[in-house]
Amino acid sequence: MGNYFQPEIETASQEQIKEWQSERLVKQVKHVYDNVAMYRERMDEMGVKPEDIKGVEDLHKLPFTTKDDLREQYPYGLLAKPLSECVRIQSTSGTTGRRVVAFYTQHDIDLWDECCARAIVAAGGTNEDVVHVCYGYGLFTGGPGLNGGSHKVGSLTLPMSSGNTERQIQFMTDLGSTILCCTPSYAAYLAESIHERGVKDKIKLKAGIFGAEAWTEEMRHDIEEKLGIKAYDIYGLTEISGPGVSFECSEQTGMHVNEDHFIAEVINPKTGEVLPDGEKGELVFTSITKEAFPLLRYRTRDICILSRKKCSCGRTHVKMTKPLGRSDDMLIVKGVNVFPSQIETVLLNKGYAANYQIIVTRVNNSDNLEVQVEMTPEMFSDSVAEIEKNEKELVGALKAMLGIYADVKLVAPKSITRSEGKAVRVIDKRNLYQS
Ligand code: DLL
Repeated sequence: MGNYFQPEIETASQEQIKEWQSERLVKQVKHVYDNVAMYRERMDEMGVKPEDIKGVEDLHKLPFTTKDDLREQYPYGLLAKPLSECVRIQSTSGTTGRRVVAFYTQHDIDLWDECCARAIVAAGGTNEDVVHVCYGYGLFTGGPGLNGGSHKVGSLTLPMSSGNTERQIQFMTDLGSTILCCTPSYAAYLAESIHERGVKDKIKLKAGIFGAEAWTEEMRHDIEEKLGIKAYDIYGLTEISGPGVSFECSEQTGMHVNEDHFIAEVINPKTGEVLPDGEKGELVFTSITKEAFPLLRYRTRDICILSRKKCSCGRTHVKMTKPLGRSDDMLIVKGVNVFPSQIETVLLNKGYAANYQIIVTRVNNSDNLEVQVEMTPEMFSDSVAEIEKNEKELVGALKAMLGIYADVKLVAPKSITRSEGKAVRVIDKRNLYQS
């Protein structure tokens, strides 16, 4: 059996959960219809009235929401509460021209914190723990989410934010951190750094809560062994709240979705058809308790499988597998969402043809992004200095677009292999997803 933050909710019967979902969905649909023009127009076009939604069984009647909708409605289009009632804005980790921003009322923050508290308690956290948060703080939801969860549990919270490994390890040893919260790649990097410094016996860590990017079972075992901890997965996305949409329990076989706040569906990404539990498809969430930024049937683009098999931890909420891939081409590099189309835009703006390849590797647990770009015949030059100057210019332009460094290699015209079918733009050598 596991430890629960809200036992009566986390172990409620599936009938009870369905009842909560139905009640909350009915209320939420009225709220968005009355307050968000985009949803009102879409529902009117589809001939769906709020009264037609009587419970979860009517969910399929509602329109989907996509990332493009969020970009188009930026910044205030999907806001369902007056700004005077909102207390926080967060944003996705990508830096496309139009960012995705999400708003929160104090009530929204409280519920989000509770979701993260459930994850911390499931990982064994109590008010005796020192929770070391080195997810980024700021617009990214990782730091604020786990920070809020840790406060709810009553743990001593160390708001380290990311970077400065030396200081992370010093605080970890001096202050006796027991639960580590960060991306799995940073956890693996920290584990190596701790080994190199020979300070493993000074570390008191017992568990880690790692997410925001894909990681494999091999990586889990490696981190668990090197740090002598149990490593738990946590999933979430800014659009739906942030970390804590789902979290792993002691069974470590998938993540329980906080179904009293988010209704999960899996659909066929091509047709939109809802798939039964156990089938692989695109994960879709409806937020039924969010006030400021409630989304109906948000298409996450994450490919998953849902399971309602009985869990040995006693929790009854549906479990999702780790994301098994994406239904779009988004990459997460150094924790930042990167779309190949952003890279293409930069290249075309700088006068290059769209002959390029993006190569992502992971060396010493750190991601590297390399972009190989063909020069056009007019640009082709024998001068190394000239080529280096052009490469530097592209590095700068890509940094401005993506927010991260990409290594640029200009190559001779026609030297990137042409494929017969779809162009192979991305070679991700990290093999992060397992099916
Ligand atoms: O990454 C929220 C988060 C912070 C989750 C800290 C967990 C821990 P975004 O920046 O909006 O939000 O990115 C969301 O990241 O659609 C997935 O593709 C990916 N992702 C998040 N958690 C996991 C995970 C945060 N555990 C996008 N495994 C999502 C694999 C994950 N991918």
